[in-house]
Amino acid sequence: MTGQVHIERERDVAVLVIDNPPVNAGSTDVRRALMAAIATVTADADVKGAVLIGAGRSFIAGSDIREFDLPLAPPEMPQVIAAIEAAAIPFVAALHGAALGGGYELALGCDWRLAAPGTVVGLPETTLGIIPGAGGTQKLPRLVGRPRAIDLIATGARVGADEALGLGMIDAIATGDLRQDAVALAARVAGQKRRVIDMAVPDAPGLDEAIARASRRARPHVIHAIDCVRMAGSVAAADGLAQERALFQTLRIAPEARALRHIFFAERDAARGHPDRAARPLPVDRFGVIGSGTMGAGIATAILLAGKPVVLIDSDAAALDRGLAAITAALEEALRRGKIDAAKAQAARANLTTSLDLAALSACDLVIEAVFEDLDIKRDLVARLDAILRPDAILATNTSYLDIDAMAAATSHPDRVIGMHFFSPAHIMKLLEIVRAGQSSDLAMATGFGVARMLGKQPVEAGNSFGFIGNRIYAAYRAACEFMLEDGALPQDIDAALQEFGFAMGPFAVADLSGLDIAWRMRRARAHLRDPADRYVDIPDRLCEAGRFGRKTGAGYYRYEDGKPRPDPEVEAMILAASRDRGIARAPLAKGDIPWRAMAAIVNEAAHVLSEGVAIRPGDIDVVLVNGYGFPRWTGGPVHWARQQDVAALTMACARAARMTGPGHVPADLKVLGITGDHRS
Ligand code: T1G
Repeated sequence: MTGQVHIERERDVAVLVIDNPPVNAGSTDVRRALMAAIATVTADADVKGAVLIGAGRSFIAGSDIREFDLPLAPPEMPQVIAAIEAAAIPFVAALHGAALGGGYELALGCDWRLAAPGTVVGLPETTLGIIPGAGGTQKLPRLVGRPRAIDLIATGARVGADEALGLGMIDAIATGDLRQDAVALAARVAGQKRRVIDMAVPDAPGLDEAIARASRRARPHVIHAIDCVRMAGSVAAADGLAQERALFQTLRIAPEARALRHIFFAERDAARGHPDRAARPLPVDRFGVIGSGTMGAGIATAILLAGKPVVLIDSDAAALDRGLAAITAALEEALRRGKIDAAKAQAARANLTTSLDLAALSACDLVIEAVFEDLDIKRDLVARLDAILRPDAILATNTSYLDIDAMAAATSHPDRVIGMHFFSPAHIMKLLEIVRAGQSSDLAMATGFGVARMLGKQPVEAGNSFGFIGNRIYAAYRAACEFMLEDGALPQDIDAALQEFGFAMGPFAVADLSGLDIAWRMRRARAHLRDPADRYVDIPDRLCEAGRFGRKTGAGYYRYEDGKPRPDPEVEAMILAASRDRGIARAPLAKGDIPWRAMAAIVNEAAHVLSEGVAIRPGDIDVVLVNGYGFPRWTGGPVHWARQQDVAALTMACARAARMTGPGHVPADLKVLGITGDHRS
């Protein structure tokens, strides 16, 4: 059974306990069991009221999204809700954990909503490419007004109990035992019905502003959600519910919803790490961070925001002061944005210790080094830590491309060395690559994943190969875009085409933002490793030699005036000269060719990354690109996108991408990504 409902009696109140671990997803079995239980209790003349409550850690966290690719079996959630509303007795929803989507809609079908402290409620369907399909767009406006309902549904916001009470999304917060409070409430309101669907939609100011806010760069399904909320109260309730349900059914099986379900489950699969790893994570309560630069300060902030103490080390007092200032500013910003309250901000600040002496790390359970990206510096540090850290302490390196095996060779405990590759800003970006070096123990890797969960990060396991998963694939993507510069396109053409594809920013705008000099330094450090037969575009070098490092110098691929990027004739002249020096006869690229060539490079490299075991699942690659590189989430990620394409055309494009890079680059076997043409998933 994937879900049951137990009926328990508390005098003349019936308690319906929903039991479908782990999150009480509203599966077909749960809906069937609910219908039967509702029929039973409403047929019993001795029952004067009913309580719906979840077993385990949550109310119904949402409809079972694993069922959405199939025809939904009856009874569907709206039928269950209608049975509650048709009942003569009052129903009280007793919420704890999460009551989201269909779970919160079930609660909206009840007459009262009571929540335990710490509960989250909301309608996050738009984050899955659909809209609330069981009355949410018609009932939420009746409680909070249309503007607020549009904000909540368009963003899929999860609302804490206190805020939900203030908005009217719940009626009360339990002061004692949730179940007992709910039973007492049901007994008190015996004989009363209070259907949300019968309420009028209250007038509320700010509708046009809310519509404009929610519509900006909105995906089509969000516009549908907005339209449904606007309809609430202005058409007959039954018509509003029917139109919402029809739209939901259409959107549920559309490509975008399938893609978002794919990435939802891929993120959870990735967070499990290697499927064969049995080790349990070590408890980590005391952290150390070495290096108080941008990354070190960001990592320390992430740990402080998770409520844990950090010892922050730097060898330079001025750098340590700058790191401290950056952390203080980040905590103040988190407070200003309401991410934390004043007490938590104060506790976080009190949890920070700084020192110039590595010996201050001696009690730490896990230390993350984020010193200058130089292998000799890191190896020397790792060797010195041997005499300081506990033998069971985990040592993680935040390096983004240096060889972790070379670092591990400098310690007598190589088993404790792993990579934890954060993405800047480290206290905001969710992606965290947990890198398995040659001698990393299962215990160290499991602990890295445990820390990632504790920090609220999205962990993905990577092998210790140059660029791990994300930077390696992104390097292939950027190279393909640089080839297009030489072949005939300009930065603004490529950035515009890839933004239209869905990237948050085009590659050249990104390069200007992160600084061209960083990659320039790495290219020069690794020049001796480059295969001379590989195609090499020197346009970025020409920009750097001209002192154009991007936004921070006011010029890079673009010229920046009042902070806005502008195409620069000087850059166009450099590009034309570069093409001429290469003997390339420039020709304009067809608009569709730009994303196609960029995606082929990504897919080809992704297949190599998987074939080499650097990534352990195809979905992990989607998780990395979506969570760390601005890849459009509503496509499901590059692998899911590739599975929807014509296999022959994609295979040819990948072969061309490989050929264009150089004789040492071969077309990958796309079948490893599940790209076989047999199915479109
Ligand atoms: N359906 C199926 N499985 C789900 C699920 C769901 N809605 N939510 C979670 N799971 C699985 C998840 O895959 C994982 O499985 C396990 O539960 C623990 O999840 C009609 C149409 C509730 C806040 O969007 O936000 O209702 O990996 O690792 O971090 O209008 O899960 O163990 O095999 O995330 O404690 C709307 C989605 C659905 C809520 C708990 N509901 N879930 O977080 O655990 S659409 C949602 C979450 C809908 C109606 C519409 C989170 C959580 P496994 P987890 P967590």
